[in-house]
Amino acid sequence: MFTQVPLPYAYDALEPYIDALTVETHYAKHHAAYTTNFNKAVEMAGLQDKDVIEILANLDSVSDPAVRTALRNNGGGFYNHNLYFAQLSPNPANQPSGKLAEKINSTFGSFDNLKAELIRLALGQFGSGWAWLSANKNGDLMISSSPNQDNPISEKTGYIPILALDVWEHAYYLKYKNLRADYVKSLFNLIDWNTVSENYNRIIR
Ligand code: MN3
Repeated sequence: MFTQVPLPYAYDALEPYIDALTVETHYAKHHAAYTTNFNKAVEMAGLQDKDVIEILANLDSVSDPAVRTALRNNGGGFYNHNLYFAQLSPNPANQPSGKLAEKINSTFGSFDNLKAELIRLALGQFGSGWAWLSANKNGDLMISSSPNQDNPISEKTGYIPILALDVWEHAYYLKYKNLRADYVKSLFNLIDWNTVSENYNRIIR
């Protein structure tokens, strides 16, 4: 049984950057629904003994197309939002450090360049989707974007996301309306780079 990551802050703790009603609706309705529907699809596919990364990386092995689509959309929604909510904090470390900071500098030139590239990808994603910073087991970094609830795992890139920018309208529309750029920029006031570094270290270990 897959469960949502416990929210490590109150619904209103991300104000003024993300309003309380958006956090509550996003977590307690959208993320909850993805999780419920993922669990149903996992049961139909008989994959209860697998972890979510294994399931998303091996969707081709599910023969029923409807179940495969349900796993892809709801498994992605479950996994992506766990990453998204856990990385946010009202008191974030606003710079990466250690191994991740070194790798960001050698790959992207600087932390500011990385942020600019992530914002560019988030704004360039047409319609609903995500922008990502991902790592592989060698410690290499990749930035990308995905439609819907796809991610670098279900896209079989060999990379695992360590930072998730949700650009579905449900993530920002109540407060920001059509101004996706303002939302994405404000997200960087909430991203805890200690958590992102922990995600990185877990993958390369
Ligand atoms: Mn979302």
